[in-house]
Amino acid sequence: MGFPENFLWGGAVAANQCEGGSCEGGRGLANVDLCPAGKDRHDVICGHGKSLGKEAVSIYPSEEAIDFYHHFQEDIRMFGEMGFKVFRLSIAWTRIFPKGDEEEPNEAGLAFYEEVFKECKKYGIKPLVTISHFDCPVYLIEQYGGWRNRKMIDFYLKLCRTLFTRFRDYVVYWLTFNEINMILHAPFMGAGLYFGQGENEEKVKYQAAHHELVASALATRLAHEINGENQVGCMFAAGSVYPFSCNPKDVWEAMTVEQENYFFADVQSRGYYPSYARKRMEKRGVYPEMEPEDEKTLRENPVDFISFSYYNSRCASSLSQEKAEGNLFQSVKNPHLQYSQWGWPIDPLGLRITLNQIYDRYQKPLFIVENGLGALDVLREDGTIEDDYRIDYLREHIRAMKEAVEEDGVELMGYTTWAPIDLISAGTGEMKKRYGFIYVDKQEDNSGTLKRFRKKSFYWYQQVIATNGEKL
Ligand code: BGP
Repeated sequence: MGFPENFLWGGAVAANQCEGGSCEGGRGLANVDLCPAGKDRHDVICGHGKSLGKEAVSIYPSEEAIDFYHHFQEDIRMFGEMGFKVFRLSIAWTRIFPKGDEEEPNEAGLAFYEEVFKECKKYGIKPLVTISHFDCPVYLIEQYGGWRNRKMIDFYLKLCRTLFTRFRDYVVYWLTFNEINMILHAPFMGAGLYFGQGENEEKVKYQAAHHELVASALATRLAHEINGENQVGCMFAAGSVYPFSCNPKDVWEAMTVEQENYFFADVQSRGYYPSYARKRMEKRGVYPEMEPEDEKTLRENPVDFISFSYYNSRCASSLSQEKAEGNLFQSVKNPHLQYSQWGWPIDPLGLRITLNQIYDRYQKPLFIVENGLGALDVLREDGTIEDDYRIDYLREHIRAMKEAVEEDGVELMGYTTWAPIDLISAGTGEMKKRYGFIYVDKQEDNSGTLKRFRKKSFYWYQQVIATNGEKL
């Protein structure tokens, strides 16, 4: 009993939050480079930034991030030391196609990822590659309007073909888009959408979502054609939505919020637009324009597995209630839960509930590709970090996951924590919101030596992996 023998333990990062080296190796400018730290970030990531350029007064944390670009050997060596079986990372699109519409890829970008994959191989770590983790070339936004334009499908597929072909010997696990449902909540960061005044934003978002869904299906087909071993997953921000009370109106509210969230994975896994989505989109006048072949494309190319991030459950009410923070969504504050320093609910049983609900819905293997606690860590003079709070959070979530596997029969391929090493926060752009097993000496004002330190949780996770989740 317990976790299957080949269970994929590891950690997950995203290019823009860890790589830095933003002007090196011929890399072009991406939407994620234009998301500043500080108070303007929220407007920018939602598509309401003042311009499509950098403001002199702001700090852009992805420029250097934690400089994984120059530290990847050291970092992967430490992942190997923890015993990782898998490392989830993403490709910076503009390292491969700096503008996005070039005919030929940029060799320096491909060579960088090849080195990264070689390094993983040294330690027996399998890469799990997110093709687009909040990443879109600025040139494509300026020229074509980002994912609102159907032409993006071709540019994206060119990227996919390049990656599937070049990295055939290194990678079999692929995710098409990170947290695809974030297009509704952070459309500039999620899909390069930038809105004009008075525009029907919801309509634009669902049109862009449709393009991504078709692109995801075509990428799945291409991955299978290029290598029969390839396994492709969808990825969405999950977390069950509880009704605030047993008042049917609250239950209804929770169900509709949940459907809005499931819509993407429903299409990617079942291969068609669910009837609830059709009806509601039609009623609101936001049903996307489609090409005649789209239905067939979606139907014939569902994903092989379902991956998702889980940080917390959510709560919904028909009445207005006090709100809680969460992974780019706000929801009603659940009085039964504890909260993190950033106000996110902590709900390990919610992970078991979420796993059961998703598995019931799709009956496909699941992969938890993000879960973790963002907290303030203290580096002591002797170079140690006692992050027992993080160990507690992860221990309870892994326990819940184990129960889902052992007692409920959920088929789970693996678990990658967010994040194995401190990096830039996607939501706030902060460095002080740390998630790692490895501390990076990089501070909020961009200062620091970038030196790496093993936290207490590093040794704890090492033992979790060594015992395949038996010793928590
Ligand atoms: C998810 C993203 C990640 C990551 C994580 C934690 O939305 O896929 O990129 O950052 O959330 O969120 P935050 O960085 O805002 O704490």
